[in-house]
Amino acid sequence: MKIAFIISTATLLSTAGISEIIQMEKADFVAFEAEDFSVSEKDKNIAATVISEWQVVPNALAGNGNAIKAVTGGAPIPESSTAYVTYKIQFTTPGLYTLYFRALGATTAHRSAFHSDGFDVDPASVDFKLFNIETDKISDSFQWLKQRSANRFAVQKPNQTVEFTVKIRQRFYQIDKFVFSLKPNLTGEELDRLENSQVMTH
Ligand SMILES: [Ca+2]
Repeated sequence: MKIAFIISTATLLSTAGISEIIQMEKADFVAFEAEDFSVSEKDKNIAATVISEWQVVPNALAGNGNAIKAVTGGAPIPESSTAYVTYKIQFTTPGLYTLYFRALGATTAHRSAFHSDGFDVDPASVDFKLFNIETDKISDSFQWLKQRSANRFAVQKPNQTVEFTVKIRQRFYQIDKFVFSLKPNLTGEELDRLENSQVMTH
């Protein structure tokens, strides 16, 4: 799936399917690559948007050698932007999860995007929050950061599949990986040690 995404635009359109990230039984986290977003048949117009605005790019510093990169933007785009990617995640463990992300923003003009402020948020809504790299942490390298929104991500019951959505804000922002964890204060080293969850594609 990941390889298919980077071969070409045409390959992405013809082979894109639904990727579902599956939490391991009794685990307290899910970890997944940003490039494992889901593109459904009904969202082919969105796929076109993804291709033109969020691109999967090779990056030797990134997990699995790839990240997603905002190739449009520049001026801040409002929360109503339609340039988004969605992740389907099946949780086995209910609870309140904290979002971590491994991102790269090389300048102050290229350091932020929006995430849905919770699971199963309508992408057309404005219920999105900024996630960015603080000015004093601008760097050419990826780094682990934590959500700024006070709202945690609620999973109400076992074996629930939810959607998580990320919108473009600033051009050239790159995201490598995401982690949702029941632990609210993981360090970068602890996050690096988490193995990716299983990804099912269909
Ligand atoms: Ca990655």
